[in-house]
Amino acid sequence: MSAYDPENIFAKILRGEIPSTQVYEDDETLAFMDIMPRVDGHLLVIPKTPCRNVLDASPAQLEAVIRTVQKLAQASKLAFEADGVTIQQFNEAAGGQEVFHLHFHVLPRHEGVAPRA
Ligand code: DGP
Repeated sequence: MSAYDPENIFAKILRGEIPSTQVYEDDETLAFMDIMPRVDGHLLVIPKTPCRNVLDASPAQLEAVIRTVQKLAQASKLAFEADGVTIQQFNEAAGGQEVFHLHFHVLPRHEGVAPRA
């Protein structure tokens, strides 16, 4: 596995070098809207500390991120009056990962509505 690259897009968002629509922040995590949403309300949750993906995450990073994921899954289900919530996470290029800073996708879902590709 490659080393963490501090020039990845989410690291730049964390440093305020590129804009994002932020929806939640605490000491350990940040959440912002996905720039290519597959459903309305599609958001991303990341740790504030460097971490490439689940494969190199510490237990503390995983714990902090999943706590925020649960909080925002519950909040977005309410806010979007969704029937359910899809939580997705990819590891390495072969696993579907495109941005190499750990992130979880949170997608509020409605019965009969397929996510965009
Ligand atoms: P993946 O690594 O496959 O989980 O996908 C990365 C996601 O990050 C993808 O859904 C699009 C999103 N994304 C990529 N670049 C940016 C960006 O500059 N800003 C925001 N908000 N999202 C981005």
